[in-house]
Amino acid sequence: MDTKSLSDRILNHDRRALARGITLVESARADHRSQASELLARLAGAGRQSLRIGLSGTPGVGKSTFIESFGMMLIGQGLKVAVLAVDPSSARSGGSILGDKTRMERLSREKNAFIRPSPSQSHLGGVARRTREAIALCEAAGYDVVLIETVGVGQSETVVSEMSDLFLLLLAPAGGDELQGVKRGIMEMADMILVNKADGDLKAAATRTCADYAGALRLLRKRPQDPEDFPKAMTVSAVEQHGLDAAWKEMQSLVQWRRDNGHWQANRAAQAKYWFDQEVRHTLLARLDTAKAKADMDRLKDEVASGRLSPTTAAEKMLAMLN
Ligand SMILES: Nc1nc2c(ncn2[C@@H]2O[C@H](COP(=O)(O)OP(=O)(O)OP(=O)(O)O)[C@@H](O)[C@H]2O)c(=O)[nH]1
Ligand SMILES: [Mg+2]
Repeated sequence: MDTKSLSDRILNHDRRALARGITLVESARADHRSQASELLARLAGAGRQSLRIGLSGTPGVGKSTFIESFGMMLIGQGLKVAVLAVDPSSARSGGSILGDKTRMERLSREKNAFIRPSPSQSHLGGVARRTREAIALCEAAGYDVVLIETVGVGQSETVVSEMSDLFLLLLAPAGGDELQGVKRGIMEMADMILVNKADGDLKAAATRTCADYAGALRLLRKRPQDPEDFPKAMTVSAVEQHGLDAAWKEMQSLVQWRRDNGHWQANRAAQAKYWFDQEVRHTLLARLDTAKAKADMDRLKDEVASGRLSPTTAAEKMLAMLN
């Protein structure tokens, strides 16, 4: 299919076309890459924006269950919901949220929902680009909310927060000392902390944990993009569907405040600049990965080792050859 008709169908809210578009942006083939660029350029003109919500949490905290319940609630309010995943670790069995579709059984049957398993990919740069492009396709296809899920491993929270309008951290109820387990850098990215599993026997622990995190959030440096009472911590139960509505109201009021105060657009602009920068860096590094570049590097390394060339001169020669 040519990119013109594919983009028309995506703009027409066609889910199968959207899935095809995402497959195209995920492909590493050179001809697919150029088609993908063409497609993205066509769709950018539509100027549609979703609310992009990043969601991170350790394995088993209840991300999939939360997305199912939260997504169903949004759909009940007449919204269209897309779910994407960033999963750089192929350590995960199957390496995708495909298996999670069983945990998102109701959501995956909804015609106003679109769930896309993450491609099992190795390096974060590639995953980041594909996910950003998939988000752009979902926005063009008219999704009101795009949820981007990631398991908290290393850098993936940063990647997701840099492509989200809101970043949620899902935590489990825990004993007091577990507070130390959440890295400060990750706390600093969060717009809201949701302590899940606030039900049954875990309810009291969840309430305590929530108070602990609320206290910890107050100690962090104030961010310009936050109104007085943010970031905030709340308890939810994804299984019993408690607190989801309250959390959604808080998200909406935060978004409204950011829109009214220019932070929404400023954040998107800063993210676009960030990704441009990242893309240039990744592409330059990729040029070192070709067979010719590796051979040139090896040859110049020998010259540096023998003292015939200084490291600086050799680097200049190498860089000139990359152009
Ligand atoms: N009691 C209680 N259990 C929950 C809740 N949400 C999730 N669980 C349970 O926690 C377990 C893990 O839930 P998942 O939704 O698969 O968690 P996840 O974060 O997606 O896990 P990974 O995909 O492995 O990273 C399941 O047994 C769920 O039933 C909740 O609100 N309350
Ligand atoms: Mg899951």
